[in-house]
Amino acid sequence: MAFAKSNRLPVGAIQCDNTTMSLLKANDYVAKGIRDKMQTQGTLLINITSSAGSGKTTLMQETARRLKDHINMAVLVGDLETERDAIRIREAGIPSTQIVTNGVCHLEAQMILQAFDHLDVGGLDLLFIENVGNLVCPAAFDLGEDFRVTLLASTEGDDKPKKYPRMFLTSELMLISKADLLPYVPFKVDAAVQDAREVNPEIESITVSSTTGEGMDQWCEWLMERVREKKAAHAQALEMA
Ligand SMILES: Nc1nc2c(ncn2[C@@H]2O[C@H](COP(=O)(O)OP(=O)(O)OP(=O)(O)O)[C@@H](O)[C@H]2O)c(=O)[nH]1
Ligand SMILES: [Mg+2]
Repeated sequence: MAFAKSNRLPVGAIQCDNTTMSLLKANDYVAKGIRDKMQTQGTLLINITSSAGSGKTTLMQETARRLKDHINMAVLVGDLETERDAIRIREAGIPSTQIVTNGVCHLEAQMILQAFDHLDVGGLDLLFIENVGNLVCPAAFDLGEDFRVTLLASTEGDDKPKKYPRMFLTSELMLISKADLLPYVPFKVDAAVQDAREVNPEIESITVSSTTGEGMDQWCEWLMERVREKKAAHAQALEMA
């Protein structure tokens, strides 16, 4: 199957009914407001997605430990229940607010907007959104992010980019996580990267382990470069205003 990046839908996909389309249009409207706000204040917004348990929160903790003394950063984290992830992230030394979705399987832009009442996002260089863990529903909802980063854990199997193409089609970066377990599981990094690129030829890939630190420097450099780009664009916009 071919995939078209322009409308973020696989070619030939069945269209949603009118109610669903209205919901997505309303979401896109709010997402645009969030994107404009982040642009105005020069904050990089990154939406972190993956299956449940792929290592998103652990990555947030390890990234915070490496970058918190260099930039202002925070995390909004979505889960169906409990505040556990936000507590873990705060223990790593950065602000974090939990969004409890009460059973909803994804975050929507309106939830992010409401969370801004509980987390001071002014002055942030980098705001992460840790989405609810699944590779299906979160793919359809724009949260106003600059970049979508999807984790694929070595324990999940290398066949996921073709089975859940929309998530990989709409992501700029794939992090192959839990790299320390690669010697013990039947996961071929090359096969996963090839499949992801057949879905989305522009997707970048970094292999990381939050446990051993493998790939963390490359991931943090990728982030810092995006932060610098966002700051430069912000400064240029101010000059032109
Ligand atoms: N071996 C190994 N285990 C990891 C790594 N990263 C996370 N884990 C473990 O994987 C499990 C799930 O990690 P989390 O960070 O909670 O995963 P998550 O994606 O945030 O999970 P949800 O929020 O529930 O979707 C935990 O037991 C972590 O300790 C890693 O790099 N290597
Ligand atoms: Mg988590």
